Amino acid sequence: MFRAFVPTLVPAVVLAASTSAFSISPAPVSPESSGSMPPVVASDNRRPAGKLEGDTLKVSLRAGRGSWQPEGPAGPRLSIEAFGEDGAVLTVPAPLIRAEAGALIDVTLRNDLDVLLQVHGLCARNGAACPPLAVPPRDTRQVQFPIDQPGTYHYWATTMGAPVPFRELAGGLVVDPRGAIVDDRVLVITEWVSLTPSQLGEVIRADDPGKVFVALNPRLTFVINGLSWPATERLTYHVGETARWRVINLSSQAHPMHLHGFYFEVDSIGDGSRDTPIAPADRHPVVTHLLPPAATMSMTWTPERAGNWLFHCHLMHHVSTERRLSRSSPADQAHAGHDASSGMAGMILGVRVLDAADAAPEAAAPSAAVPRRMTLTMERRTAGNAPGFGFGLSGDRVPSALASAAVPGPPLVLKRGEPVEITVMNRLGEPTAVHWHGLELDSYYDGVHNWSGSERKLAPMIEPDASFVVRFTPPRSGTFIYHTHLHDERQLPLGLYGPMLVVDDDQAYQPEVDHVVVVGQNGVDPAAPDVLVPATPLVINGQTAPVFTWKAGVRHRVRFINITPNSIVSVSLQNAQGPLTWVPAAKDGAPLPAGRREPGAARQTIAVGETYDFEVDLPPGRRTLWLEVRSTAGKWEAQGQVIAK
Ligand SMILES: [Cu+2]
Repeated sequence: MFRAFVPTLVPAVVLAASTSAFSISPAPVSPESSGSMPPVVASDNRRPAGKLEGDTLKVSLRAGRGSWQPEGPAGPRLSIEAFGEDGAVLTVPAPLIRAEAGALIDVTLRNDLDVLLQVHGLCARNGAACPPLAVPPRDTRQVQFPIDQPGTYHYWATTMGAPVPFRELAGGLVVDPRGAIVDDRVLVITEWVSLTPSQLGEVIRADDPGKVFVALNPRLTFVINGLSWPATERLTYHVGETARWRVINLSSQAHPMHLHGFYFEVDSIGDGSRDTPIAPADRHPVVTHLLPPAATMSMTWTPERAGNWLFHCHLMHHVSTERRLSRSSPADQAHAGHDASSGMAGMILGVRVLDAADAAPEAAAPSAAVPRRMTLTMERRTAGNAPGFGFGLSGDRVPSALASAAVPGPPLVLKRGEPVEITVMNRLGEPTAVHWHGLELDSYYDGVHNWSGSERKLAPMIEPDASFVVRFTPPRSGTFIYHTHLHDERQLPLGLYGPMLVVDDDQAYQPEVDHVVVVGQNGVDPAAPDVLVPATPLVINGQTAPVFTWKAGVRHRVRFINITPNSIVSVSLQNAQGPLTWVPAAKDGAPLPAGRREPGAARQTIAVGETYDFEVDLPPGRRTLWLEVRSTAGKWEAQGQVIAK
């Protein structure tokens, strides 16, 4: 019944709105003295716990309290509850339980804490209920269960009666196919909350735990395998190697996980109790996948270009330096903007891809073909009384109407296979960086300042009144995004985002039947431009209530982009009777396989950093349709009127 409380969608606007209902102020970072405690170390999940005796995996675990440094040796120490193997150090995440299908898992669990421990997930995955195992303080329990279904699962415990995986008593449970050679990585997401135990108790005892956990979001800091960027591991691969990751969300919040520079395929999705393989014919390439609380995925990708890349949550809340636990000086903060390692935080993994000879990668040599040249100028917008940023575009085959700064930025309509050279001009009066989201391009141009590229040549931040020339050749047609990658909650809602369309022939592109719907957030709260909680509305193409005119009696393509800072949204296209019928065509710029192109109700959840293309046939005759964006099942947040005629 606990699961029922947990919203699978975590709309940030609601987070913001509901936060004030709970008058909880954050506790100091280190609420308890942890100096003399035993250390809790980060685990990279490379070594399974326990010992195999015949077909039985024997694991001895203990729950205890220790001192954890999620931001690395220089960061603060937090006193936390964690699991460790008996006789070994405590770890975050908890020790990985991993065995082949057919094994019997035998867990002995000692509770060294002074409170009752409720442990979830130590059961067979056979569809039967899995009641929590209660381990009284200073006591030991033993449990045995068979594992038959290969997949990615998890176990977690709580001392507070938390209804969802929450904090660090949580780890992976992986069942390998019998006889398979294991060559993967297990990435476990957990969270820390800066509240005292008594404040937390108050939260847990509240009437609606689901709502409260959502309200908690602004107090949470997220880690991957026990560490926060830049302390997180750098995963290293060679060009052409296959990367297989199992990602396990043992936190109370949903995370849209985004990979830079490459597509990945999701091979299975699960909720901890069940893991469902996706049939090969139904798999498709994506650059972002949403992981609800307690969800798992296994994913595969192949690094094709050398350089430095990122895998991260696309919610600004979850990668913002505002969530950093270290207290930094104003000087540090000023510096932070210029150093990728300190300009972001939280659930970010760095991926280094080496070319086959281990040589440092070079930015690609300019193509022999003459590139199409454009200038993308980032400017302050002065229209209206709200401050804002925008993009203007000029250059080869660009209509002059796109030259003045707009939000979202003008559609960048590129031709597949044609080299482009885009000069990004910064007229903002502050530094910035631009990321080409979803595009398969060279690392140097990927837009993460001081990280993209290679150690030999790192991409610079674009300083005020400076420019940066980006060169790439888009390899496939689809819907993509360009946006600021200065991970701060100002530049995105101030307007530094725009749609990027790659088409087979830009001259044949028909905006009358090919529509871009960009969901963003309009402006920051002028009273508190640097505060994490946004108080401003969602917008469609920059407006809360735009009016579109679409041609009746023909087929349209609708390209949705969610590039809000923090809002997982639901979009729909409907008339007075309900949603229309549409056909999914592409996700994240890649066409969907035939099995995923079934006509269905025109309604779709879109997480931040995802794009979706749909095809919809409008019947002849005049009618009015509604294009709605909701952040919850409740009222629409932005509503476009579509007049078909
Ligand atoms: Cu996240």
